[in-house]
Amino acid sequence: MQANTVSIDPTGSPASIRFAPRFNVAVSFIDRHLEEGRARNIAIRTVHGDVTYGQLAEQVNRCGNALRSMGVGTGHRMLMIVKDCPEFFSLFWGAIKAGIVPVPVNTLLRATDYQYMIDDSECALVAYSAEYAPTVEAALAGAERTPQSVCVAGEDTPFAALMRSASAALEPAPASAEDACFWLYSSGSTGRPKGAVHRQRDMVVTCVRYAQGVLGMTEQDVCFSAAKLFFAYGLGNAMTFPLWCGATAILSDQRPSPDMTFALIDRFRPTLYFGVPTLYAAQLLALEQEKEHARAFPSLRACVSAGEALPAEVFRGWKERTGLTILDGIGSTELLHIFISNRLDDYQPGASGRPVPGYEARIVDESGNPVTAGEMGRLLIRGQSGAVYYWNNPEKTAQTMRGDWINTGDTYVQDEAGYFTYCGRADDMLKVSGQWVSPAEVEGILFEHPAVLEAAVVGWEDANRLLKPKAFVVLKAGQTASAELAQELRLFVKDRTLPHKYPRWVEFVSELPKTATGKIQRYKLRTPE
Ligand code: 3UK
Repeated sequence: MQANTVSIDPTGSPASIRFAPRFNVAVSFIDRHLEEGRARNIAIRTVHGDVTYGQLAEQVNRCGNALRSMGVGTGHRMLMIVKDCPEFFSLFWGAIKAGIVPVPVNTLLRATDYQYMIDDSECALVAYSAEYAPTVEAALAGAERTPQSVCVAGEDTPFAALMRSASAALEPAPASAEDACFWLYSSGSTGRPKGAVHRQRDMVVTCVRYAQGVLGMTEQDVCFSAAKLFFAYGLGNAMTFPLWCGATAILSDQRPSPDMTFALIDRFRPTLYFGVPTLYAAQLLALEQEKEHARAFPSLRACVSAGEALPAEVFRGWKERTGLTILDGIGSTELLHIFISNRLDDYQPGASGRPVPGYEARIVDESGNPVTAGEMGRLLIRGQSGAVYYWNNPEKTAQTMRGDWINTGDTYVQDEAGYFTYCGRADDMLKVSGQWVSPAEVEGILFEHPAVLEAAVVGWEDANRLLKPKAFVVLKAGQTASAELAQELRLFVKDRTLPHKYPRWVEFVSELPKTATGKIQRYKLRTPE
């Protein structure tokens, strides 16, 4: 096979995607479009202007050369704290083409989180958008390691000058499909985030299996993702999927809200929209308040939801008010994108759907034996896009990557017809607005408040049947429970961590349910069925 090419056998058997022995994936996603005549097609649209495939390919080369000229070498990590903008694309692909490993991370974190990631990843470079400069500087000041750092936004930065003076030609660094390519950090119930190491091949697999196989994506599609690029979900929706298909991505650095999404859909006419359940619920509320109580989005052919389970009520409400079908699908950072999904011609509201072709799903009991239809158990997945290990973390790797099966940590049930339905996490982790919340982290913050003796945080259903954190709090002797104190505790958490994590409700109790060994039994506090 010719270097840097992929051959796909449309029969869809797991082994049917084959990679050339010499394979740098940047060529498939970027340079291939020039050979295939798409240089003038639009790759990216933003409110500031468009970027063609030709311009993107040139920026990728200049960026790869600029990074190399800074001494960032093969296999070195580059932490990316970058907002959704065209520079995200040139950095990510420029790095990969130059043999550097990009590590895009959540742009909403605090300095101490970045400090941890700088030290854990042993990165050679931190690339960041101007808005995050103060946080990045604080993180660098506190970190043990001293990587280089570079601000990547704007025309008049030193990095922009470096890119302009760099060559517009770049040979792809030698690599193979099985080599480490990029990392994504994923959070867990205990301990620090874990860097999931993905291979060169993994993005290709998700594009062929899910974007083309399930969504039927083509060059004609225009993709708009409310989930940002630093989430694996957004990275696929708004970058790898459209780039693989030669389609168009819409990017915005604005915070997603009903107004923001409706305005961008009107302006850029996407064909595919990717959201999360909480945002669909907020959009529905906004539509209910409009005069017509409904709205047509004529450009859209499908909507996608992931990150947490989409309640059947939200699915039905959206269909009623927009006429559109939301395809719920479950994905994970470890598998990179969606592996069980509904289809436009085969869906069941309230369920995650059936396995995406190329992925195998198995539900097992505590001893690892498959359960029968209708029984709950742990969901394991086998597919070709799975992360190979967590950086620096053999214990978590052993718990999650079991041979070629990945333990999702989710409890699922499969019905007789083959549909999979989410039943909850096997650990205490919550998904709130599609993002992780570790109860232990929120409890730890509450514990810092002088009035709090103990706290337990669990998921509690809101009016849309979506989980939000609720705190059960035991006060210290002499403290009095009141609505004011409850509000103070909510704000206390909100000020100290990401906004989606604060407890929407605080209930004062005299004691918490515990095991004989003193471990909090959070499951006893969850929303009663
Ligand atoms: C939960 C869902 C029920 C589930 C993701 C699409 O969410 C993504 O990745 P994360 O690593 O979280 C993975 C966990 O989130 N989950 C995700 N989607 C659903 N639960 N129904 C769903 N539809 O607990 C899973 O283990 O943040 C989603 C694509 C790529 C992704 N990384």
